Formats: sequence, C-alpha cells, structure tokens
Amino acid sequence: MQRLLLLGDEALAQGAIDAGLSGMYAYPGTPSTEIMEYIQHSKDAKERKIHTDWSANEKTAMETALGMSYAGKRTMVAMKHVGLNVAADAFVNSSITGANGGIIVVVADDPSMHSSQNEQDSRFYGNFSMMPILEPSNQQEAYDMIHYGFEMSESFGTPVLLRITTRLAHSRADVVRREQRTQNEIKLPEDLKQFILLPSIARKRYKLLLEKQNDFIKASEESKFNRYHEGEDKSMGIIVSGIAYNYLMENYPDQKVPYPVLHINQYPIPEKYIQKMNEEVDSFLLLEEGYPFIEEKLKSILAKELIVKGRLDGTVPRDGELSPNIVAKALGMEVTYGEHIPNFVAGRPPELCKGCPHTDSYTALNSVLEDYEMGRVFADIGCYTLAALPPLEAIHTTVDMGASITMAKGAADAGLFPSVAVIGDSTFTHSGMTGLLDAVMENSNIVVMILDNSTTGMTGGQTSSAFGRIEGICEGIGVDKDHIRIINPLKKFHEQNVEVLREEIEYNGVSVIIPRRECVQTLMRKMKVKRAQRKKDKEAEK
Ligand SMILES: Cc1ncc(C[n+]2csc(CCOP(=O)(O)OP(=O)(O)O)c2C)c(N)n1
Ligand code: SF4
Repeated sequence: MQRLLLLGDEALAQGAIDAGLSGMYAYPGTPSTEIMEYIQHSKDAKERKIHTDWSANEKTAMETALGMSYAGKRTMVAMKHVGLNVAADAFVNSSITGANGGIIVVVADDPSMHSSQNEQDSRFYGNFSMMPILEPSNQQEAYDMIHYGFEMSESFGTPVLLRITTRLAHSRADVVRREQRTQNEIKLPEDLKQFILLPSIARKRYKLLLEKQNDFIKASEESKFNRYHEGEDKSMGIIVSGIAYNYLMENYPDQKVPYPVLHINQYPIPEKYIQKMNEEVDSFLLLEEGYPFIEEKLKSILAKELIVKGRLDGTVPRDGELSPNIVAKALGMEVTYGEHIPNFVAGRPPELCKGCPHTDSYTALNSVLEDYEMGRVFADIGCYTLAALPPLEAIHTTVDMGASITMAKGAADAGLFPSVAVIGDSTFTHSGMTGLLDAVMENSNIVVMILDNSTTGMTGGQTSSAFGRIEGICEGIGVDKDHIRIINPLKKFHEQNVEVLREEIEYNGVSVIIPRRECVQTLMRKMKVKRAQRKKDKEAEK
C-alpha cells in the first residue's frame, strides 16, 4: 500500500478520507487546523465529494456533524481543546442521543499552552460524557484509529472522542494507507426517537448509555491499541498514555524497558491490565501528557493504598508538556536529551506583522484614550491580542472568544467609562454577536471595535463567516445605523480615525466601529497567486 509522510493532523484527515468520510466540520484553532486544511486541499476528497465547512464556531460544527450522523453518514468534527468548551452542550448531549452514521470528534489539546490560554485535558470531557476515547501515540495509529473509531461509533451507536496533543499534531512520520472504503448511503436511525431528548426519552437513552459502559470497557481491554509489555524489574510498573510512550522510549535506545509498562491509547481505562500490573509491582509511575487523568482514577479502581508517582506527588511537574528529560528525571536517570539548543531557536516574543491593520487601529485608540484616565480596553482572542505587549500595550483583558463585548458591557454596567471592546471579525461571528445583542437590549454605554481584516488571521487565514456581513449583522441585532462607523486603519487616516473614535466614545449607547483593511499576509498570498497566473497566461500567449 501507499506510504505517505504526514503530520499527525494530516494522518487523521487521510484516515478519514480513506475510511468513508462524507462530511467534516471544524472551527480553526492550533493545533487542530491542519486536519480540515488537508481535506480541503485533497484531490481525493474533492473527487469523493466530501463536504467540508469552516463552521461559525465549534458548537455549530458539532451540531452539524450530528445532523450528518443522523442521516447515516460518517462525519468528523475538529477543534482545539478550548473549542470543546464552546461545543460542550452539543457534545455532552450527543452521548445521550448516540450516533447513527459514525461520528468522531477530534480535539487537539495544547499542553504547555504554546498557543492557548489554558492546557485543559479533553479526556475529562470524554469521561464526563461517558464516551469512548482514543489517544494515538504516533501518526500511523492516528490514521488507523480513524478507521477503528468509525467502526466503533457505528457498532456501539456512540460518538467517539479522539484526543491528540500538539507534538503529535505537528510532527511528521510515514503512514501506510489502507484500501479506501466507500461512503455510507443515507439511512435514518432505527430508533426514530433517539435524537428527541425530551426528558422521557432522554431518561431511557441515559440508561442505555450507562448499560453501554461495560461494553466500552471490554472494547478497551480487547483493543489492539492498549498494550501490556512485560518487564523483569517489578519494583515499579509504568502506566503511560498516548504520545508519552515516545518520551519513555527515548530513554531506552535499545527499546528495552526493565519495568512492566502498560501503554493506554483507548479509554475507558482497561481495568483488567491495571489489576494485572497491581498484582505484579510494588509501585506505579504515571506518565501522561496533560492532566493526571489515569493517575486520579487509579486509586478508585484498585481501592487500596498504593505508591503512585506522577504529577500529583511532584515526581512529574504538575503543568506543561512531558519531554524525554522530564521522564528521565522521573525514572532517576541522567538527563541528556537535546542539551545543546542552538541560539537561532531561542524564544522571541510574538508580534504583529509589519503593516498589520491592527497596529493602526490600536494607534488611533491609544491616542484617544490618553484623554480618559479610566479608559479600559476589553479585548478578545486573535492576532490583535498581541497588542497586550510592547510597544502598543493597548489592551487590558483577554479571557475567551467573545468575552470582549460582554466584559465591556459588565464594566460599563458598573459605571466604568469609557468601556471599549475590541474583537476580530471571525471572533465576532464565533461568539461576539450574542454579547452585542445583550448590550443593545440594555443600550449599554460601550464602543465595540470589530477589526475586520477579512480573514481568520491568527490561525493562518481561513475564511471568516463574517466576511461582507458585519454591518448587516450589527444592524439586524439593533445597533443604530448612525453609530455603525467604518474606518480605514492606515497611518494617513490617523487623525480622522481618532475623531470617529472620540465621537463614538462620547455617544451614550452602543456604537460599533469597523476598522476595515485586509490582513497583509492574506493580501500578499493573493498577489503571489495573481502574479503566478499572469506569468502563466503570458507564457501561454507566446
Ligand atoms: C474557543 C476557541 N476556538 C478557537 C480558538 C483559536 N483562535 C484563536 S483566535 C481565533 C480567530 C481569530 O480571528 P479574528 O477574530 O478574525 O482575528 P485575527 O486573528 O484575524 O486578527 C481563533 C480561531 C480559540 N482560541 N478559542
Ligand atoms: S497575520 Fe494578518 S492580522 Fe495577523 S498580525 Fe499578520 S497582518 Fe496582522
């Protein structure tokens, strides 16, 4: 079969194409974005007419996928870990409705917060929703698990959560493909009421979900993805999950670990193996990428006093990614891995690109706010969050997508003036619109700047659902037309822009200011494509 060199994200995408995917829904977020991008650029996916859509947010993505599953087709949803908070209502309830066509929810966690505001571990959501969880430890497993996950989803009638972390998502290895499977035909669920979560039906569905738990455990215990490796030295047993296995093996170049090792890649936790290890060893070492998920469960499974080393007792740091060196320390071995890091990879603070429209928007805002001692700027998540750093230092809060407008409203309710919200175009349609409605309903005294760079810049320039719609949305929500102002964030319009901002700050009510200029990165890419096309046309004329 064909071998491909793929990122973990791409292995998931190729796996889904080959496993009979009919539709994929996602909202961009590092480190998950490349899954959708791969499918959107795949000739194969195009030929197979796989439907793809960058949804307005993770919740709409999850719900749309659930609709496709209802219609009997295989579907995948992808998001970063914090996106699962947004999708949580649909996600948790989907374990009660169950699945018809296979549905896999891929969530990419970001331990060490390389590009996130927290490092939450999605396995807790899977456990909370009582869903099977898959956690590949390499690219081949990522590919294979998609096939396996769809089969499991359809045979158990449940959505399946597939969790990856940054290093797997963004590193390459070769993957052997399988034969492609055809897509499912449209087929309605056998139980036509299963997706109607009225209490009387939901109670029955919940009981069914509880009954399925033993089947899920059995599947984990029989899964080829959960493996027990015997070891001579029984002073300790190592339980390792997902990609953490690689960090362990980096410390044993001969691939011979002296201790018994239980490698968990599928949940619920395979209790049979835990019992086996407990009978053999004097103590446990837990190596997990993320929170101490298995570690916390261990004592409840075994119900006795145990010596457990891991993140909870400080043997492994409580936060951040694992590394071969962290694992070496936990094993009492010498730390030797990658000691000499070259200077050119030393960390640099991130900054807005040269010529970024956001710089000019903030320069104007900073000028106006010099005249207001209490002026506060409630910002959101996007490239424009970088204005928290020097030289701009223009924003005062960033919490979650959409929190700018609502926090500005809360502060204005408390009497803070001026209270300014700054939000990007994509973030506005993701989760800012409802907050704006709250502000309109109470005619809150806030200024909302919707920075329209015509793209989702921070995650690499995906299409923004807001494109060409912002004024219409704001008007529809009820913002007074006279207080929806469009400005051009360029240096030469600085004075004009300052004046507009000042006028709207002085207006007592909801104002929306839309600084509109395209992101220079997407603009440059478009120009490059145009130049290449022109060159091609000229050559064709010759
Ligand atoms: C719930 C959630 N989903 C996704 C992300 C990843 N993410 C961060 S900012 C952003 C969108 C930024 O686009 P926009 O608001 O248009 O601002 P720009 O970066 O273009 O300035 C995304 C998708 C996130 N941080 N949180
Ligand atoms: S990618 Fe675009 S929006 Fe982001 S900093 Fe660069 S120019 Fe600005």
